[in-house]
Parts: sequence; C-alpha cells; structure tokens
Amino acid sequence: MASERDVRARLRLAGQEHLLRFWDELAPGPRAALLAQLAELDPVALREHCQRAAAACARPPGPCPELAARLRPLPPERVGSMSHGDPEARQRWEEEGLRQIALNKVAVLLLAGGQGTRLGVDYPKGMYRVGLPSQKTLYQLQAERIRRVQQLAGERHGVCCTVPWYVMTSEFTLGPTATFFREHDFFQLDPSNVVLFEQRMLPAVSFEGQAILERKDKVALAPDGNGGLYRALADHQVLEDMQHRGVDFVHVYCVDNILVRLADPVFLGFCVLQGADCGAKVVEKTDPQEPVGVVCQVDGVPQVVEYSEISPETASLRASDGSLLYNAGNICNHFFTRGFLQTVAKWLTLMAWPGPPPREFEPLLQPHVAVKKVPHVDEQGALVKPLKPNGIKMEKFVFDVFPFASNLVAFQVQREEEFSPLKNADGAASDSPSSARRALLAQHYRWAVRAGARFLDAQGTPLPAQPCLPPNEDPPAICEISPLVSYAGEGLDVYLRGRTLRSPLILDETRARELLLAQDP
Ligand code: UD2
Repeated sequence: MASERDVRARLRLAGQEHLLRFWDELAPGPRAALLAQLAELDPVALREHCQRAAAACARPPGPCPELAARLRPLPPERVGSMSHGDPEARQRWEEEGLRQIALNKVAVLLLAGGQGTRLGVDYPKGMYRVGLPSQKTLYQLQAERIRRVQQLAGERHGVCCTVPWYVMTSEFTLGPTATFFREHDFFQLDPSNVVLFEQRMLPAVSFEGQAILERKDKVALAPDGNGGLYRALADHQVLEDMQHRGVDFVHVYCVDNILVRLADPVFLGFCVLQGADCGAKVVEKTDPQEPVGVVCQVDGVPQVVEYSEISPETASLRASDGSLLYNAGNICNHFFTRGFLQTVAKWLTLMAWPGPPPREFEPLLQPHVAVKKVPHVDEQGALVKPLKPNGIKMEKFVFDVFPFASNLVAFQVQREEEFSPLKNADGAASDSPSSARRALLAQHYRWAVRAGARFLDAQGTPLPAQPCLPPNEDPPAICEISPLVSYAGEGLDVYLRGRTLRSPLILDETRARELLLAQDP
C-alpha cells in the first residue's frame, strides 16, 4: 500500500494537498481507506481534470454560441424509418437481424452506471417497479425480452442461440445490481451469459478547481458518464470476451426506457445491411425542449448534440413543412460493430501514452460539464448539504465517439412503440413512473385489441375496443403481456383472436397456455 508520504507527494504534484487536511484527526481505519482511494488517482491526470473543470466552469454557461451555424440535419439517405419505410424493407431488415442473432453474433450492452438522482431512489434504476400488475422491474422486463428474442431467432433458424447481456455498472450500482440478479436467479438467463463490469469514477471538483472531500476520509467521486463505457470496455477486457464469443454487433441501450427492444432485429438488420459501424435509434421530436440529444451533422460530420448543449432557439427552428428542423431525437439506443469499438478502445490506450495525444483524438478528450450540488465537509469538517450547485462533475457521453464512425446511420421508430423513459419521480409532468406504466399498458392493450381480444370490466360490462389510443391516455382495459409471450406484438392471435377477457389481464406464459387449451369461445 502507498505510504502517506508518497500520497502527499503525488497530491502536491496535482495541486490537491488539501485532500489530506483532516489526516491528523483520522483513526487508522479511515486513514487507510483514504490513502487507498488517493493512491488510485494518477497525479497528472488529477491535475488536468481539476484544471479542466475549473476552466470549463469559467466559460459562460449554456450552449456554445457558434454551434448553431455549424449544425445541419442529417441527410435523408442516412436515415431509415420504421413507419415510412416499405413493409418489404422492414421484413428484410428483421430477417437479417434474426439471422445475425441466430448466428450468435449479437450482444446487448446496458448502460446502468447512472445514479438515478432525478428519480430520487438510492438503488439502481433497473430495480425500479413502475407499478405494473405483474410488479416486474425494469431489469426483469429487459431480461425477458432477451429470452424472447433468442427464442424468436432460434425458432426461425432451427438453432439454439445466445444474446449475451453486458451490464456496465458503477461503484454505486455494481453491488446492488449483482445481488439483485443473483436473488432473481438471473431471470432464468444463464449467468455465464450475463457479464457485469464497472466504469471508472472521477472526483467532483469545486468551482475553484479543487477536488471535493465528501467526508474527512473520502473524496467525492461520480461515475465518468455513460461515455466512460469505452475505458471500461478496455479496463475489463470486455471486447476480448465478445470476440471470444464471436459477437460482431452490439446493441447499447440505457436502463430507463420501459419500451426498449433489446437486440431489436429490425434495427440491427437495418444497420448491418447499411454497412454501418455506428447507429442511433431516434424518435421524432415534437417538443423543442424535450431532454433528448439530436442526431445531426456538425461541420458535415454526423453525430449527436446533447440537449444541454443546443440553444433553445436552435432547438426550436422549423423546417418548411413546420416540423422541427432538428427532430431526430436520440433515445440512447445505439448500434456498434465490435470492430468500431475495438478501434475506439485502441485509441484510448494510445492516448494514455505519455506526451500529448494526437490531434484527431481531441473530441474524445473534451468532457462535458455538469454543475451539481455536491455534499461535502467544510473547513471545520462539518458535513454540508448544499442548497445550490457548488461543484462540477465531468462526464463523457456514449455518443462522443460517433464523429469517428465511417458510416453512421439513424433509424427512426415510433415513439409510442419504443420510447418512454423513466427519469423523474411521480408528480413530474413527464417521464415518470406513471407515464412509463401507462405507455407500456397502452401498448399491450393495442397489441391485444389488434390480435382480436375484447375486454370486460371487473363487473363483466363490455369495454370499448380502441386500437388507436390518444397519447397519454389510459387504455380502457388493463392488459399486461409478458415479454416471454410476445416481444413486439407478434404471435398473439393464437391466444386472443375472438376472446373476451376480463380486465385486468396478465398474459404470462401460464395464462397463454390456459387460453390455448381452453375451448374456442
Ligand atoms: C440520455 C441521452 C439523451 C437522450 C436521453 C433519452 C446521453 C449522454 N444522453 O440523456 O441524448 O437519449 O438519454 O432518455 O446518453 N449512465 C451510466 N453511467 C454514467 C451516467 C449515466 O451508465 O456515468 C447511464 C444511465 O444509467 C442511463 C444512461 O446512461 O442508463 C443515460 O443516462 P441519463 O439518464 O443520465 O441520461 P439523460 O436522460 O440525461
């Protein structure tokens, strides 16, 4: 273990000696913990990190003013569409996606290192229950969609196939996620196909460029953003694991979209057939202030500009048909080839070499700045919970690497079928547990009605059949369909055609079997 002297010298080099200011008061246990934490921080990197944070903070807040002039929408030839494309193309994409899955060439990768601050829970968001009749958590829904898509591809091609599930966690989410998965028997997935790994953490920094002490014996650390993925892939040899399994294509997604289609064969097939190395699923943005990035071009280079970095004026610009000019809303659903991820990981290793990194890596080095309330100890060692922002967290974004892609494509999907994120606690105007629950139940109700089901209320009174529901409206009947029964609305006719069922209905595998065995109505 590093000595106090060594660590002090390293901190001096980094200009961060204040981190040891309570050393004399600490008992041996906390001293050892603090030394271990500080010994992990590379002094040169720490100095640069703190200087960069302070410099970023000194810049005027808000979006970069000259960005607007450099933006253009993505050219139409780079954008595929679920709703506007012809049905034959859609079928071709789906076939190709299922073929790649059946060949064991597809993995899914969950970004689950976030702290869920806006939702206000102190456990990983994936463990959240939005109040579905089945009481399933987000993690369980995702695991079951993996099982179902494996089954669909396997049945189509007469094989038994695997979609490995990689889960990037952070110091905050690794322990509880691992325990939760074990307690739930990995949701009947083979544990050897579920790979948890951890992203790095970075110190939170004061506006003056000083790393913040959260306690007398602990530096305040925060995950390095979902773009910490690339370092984490290299740190934990995840790409080697993928290579070993023969995985060529990776679907990366964020934890909180209750409608997420894991390893979506249509999206995968579209990207593969386009020869893309990078892909982003998008929904049409209708509200300029919606907190989603936009897929567009900056200086002619396709990439994502995050919602926090585009000005309200630019976000509100309209095309001649009245739609938003920048309407390709990023939903944090990305496609990557393993080859592309390997190239990025190699660059990161090169950048770690001594000396200045090559110029072309500059964008990879530009972290994004988030000004946050960071609990800390004051000069006297008293704990302070700040009421206004006092610190800077530096983050990378998962799409920071998009400008390096040689063929980036976007794929537009229907919002009501594929996007309802859980960001805020109930009571918020949008993206809450209630809105996520409603979106899922509305979707399942639509699927059931289209498959031919009719519903009765608890008293046996017939309920109206409404295959097209107005947005944000509760469906007339409650119907939850297990992902193990249907992944995207397919295959429901055999259970539901001509049936009249009582609401609430949970159509799980057992109920589906009962319906099959029951006499025709
Ligand atoms: C993300 C997208 C935004 C839009 C929106 C849709 C980014 C940077 N922004 O914004 O463009 O698509 O989602 O809902 O992707 N995470 C980590 N480690 C971290 C931080 C976050 O794994 O250090 C994960 C987090 O657990 C979540 C995902 O990244 O699964 C997105 O994080 P967020 O919810 O903070 O992102 P948000 O809503 O600002």
